[in-house]
Amino acid sequence: MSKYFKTIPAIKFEGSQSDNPLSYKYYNPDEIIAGKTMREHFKFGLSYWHTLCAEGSDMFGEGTADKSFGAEHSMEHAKHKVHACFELLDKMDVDYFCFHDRDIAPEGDTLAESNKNLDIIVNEIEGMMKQSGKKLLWGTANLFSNKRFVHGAGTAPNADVFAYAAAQIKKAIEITVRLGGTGYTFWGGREGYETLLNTRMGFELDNMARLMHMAVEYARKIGFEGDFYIEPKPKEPMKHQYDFDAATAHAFLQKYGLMKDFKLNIEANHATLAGHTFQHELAYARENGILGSVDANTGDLLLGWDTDQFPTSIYDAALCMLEVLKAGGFTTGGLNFDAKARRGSFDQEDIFLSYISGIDTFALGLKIADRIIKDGRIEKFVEERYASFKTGIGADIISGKAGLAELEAYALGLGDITTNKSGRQEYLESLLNQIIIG
Ligand code: XUL
Ligand code: CO
Repeated sequence: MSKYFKTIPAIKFEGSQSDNPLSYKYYNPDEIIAGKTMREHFKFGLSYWHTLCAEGSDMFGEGTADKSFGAEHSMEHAKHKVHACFELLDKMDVDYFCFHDRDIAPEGDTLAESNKNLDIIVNEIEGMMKQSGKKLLWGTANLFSNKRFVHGAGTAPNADVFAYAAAQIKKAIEITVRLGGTGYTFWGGREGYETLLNTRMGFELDNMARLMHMAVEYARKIGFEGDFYIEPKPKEPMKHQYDFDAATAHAFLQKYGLMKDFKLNIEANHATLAGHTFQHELAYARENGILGSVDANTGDLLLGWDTDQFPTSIYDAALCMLEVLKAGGFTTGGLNFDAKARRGSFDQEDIFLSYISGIDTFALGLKIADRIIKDGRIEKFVEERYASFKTGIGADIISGKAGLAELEAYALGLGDITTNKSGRQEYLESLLNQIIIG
């Protein structure tokens, strides 16, 4: 199958000594790490929007990469994109993909026509999935590009827009179910506000929850057994987005009774935009049982917007995979590269080179995370750091035996506290380096 990327061979594992740029140096799909193959751990996903659609345009300039795939009018183009997608998945040995409704088929003049376009392309995708064994990780609806969503979709002040968004979600869920997707994502790019002077925040959040409940009810009725995800992001395009970060999304899910059906899709670049590390967001989700899936990428700390670069930091990847391993691995979710080659990297080859770079980074990350766990020194240190809650007054706090009065009586007898111990941050950081380098 070599039609669109004729000069690129299948990408194989060649090991760390290979000088072939078009090979995996660290990602060996069949290698067993922590009891599972690398392939099973990651469930790597390709982002349809970046990989098949984005041509590198930015606010100041036009696209630089040709993603026409030799096609002229839009439905023909959409079909070519499907076939190009499956050639990429095959050549890169990536098993999953993710898409928005509007990535795969063009919007028509009416909603009915858009839905018809989707049906045609979904037939095509379904056929290719059967042939290739490739799978859908999650689907979603694009409720942010069209100008009708200027003031939001589920949080719009206009009931017609809410209805339109609901209709789009209904169709996107039907497609996700038909293609066997294990997740359905809500990313609320326009769900937020530009100014509170014109915004009823509480009303908008109630409406967002109404829409999510409708989605759950409908999806379960038509047989969706996967997870819904909220993908937190604090801003961009809106000044303030309601799903600001993992903790905010968690509070929303709890308040509106959505915890049973929803988890989070944590994206690295969104974490840093929220002023958190990627690890912070993952750890928060894991600690609260809502780590669903990951959008792997990285931002540029000097720029401060959502650059969606392919991840190359083995530190970040290792700490991400440590959280994933601690959570017991992905169930419905996986690791989707919500990332694109830079505008200056416009050759077809750059698509492959950027995925290789991201995939190898995470392969290294997984190996390091496994070593951190096997080494055990960091975990032992943390265990000992909290040891005072195992016996004596600490155990009484945990068991509920001690209240304020008992603790006051205890504290009165303490005098100066002399039991604090160093946090040993620098020791732990160098220990991490030692484990990384081996
Ligand atoms: C935007 C973003 C989206 C979601 C899906 O920042 O991450 O592409 O992943 O809508
Ligand atoms: Co994303």
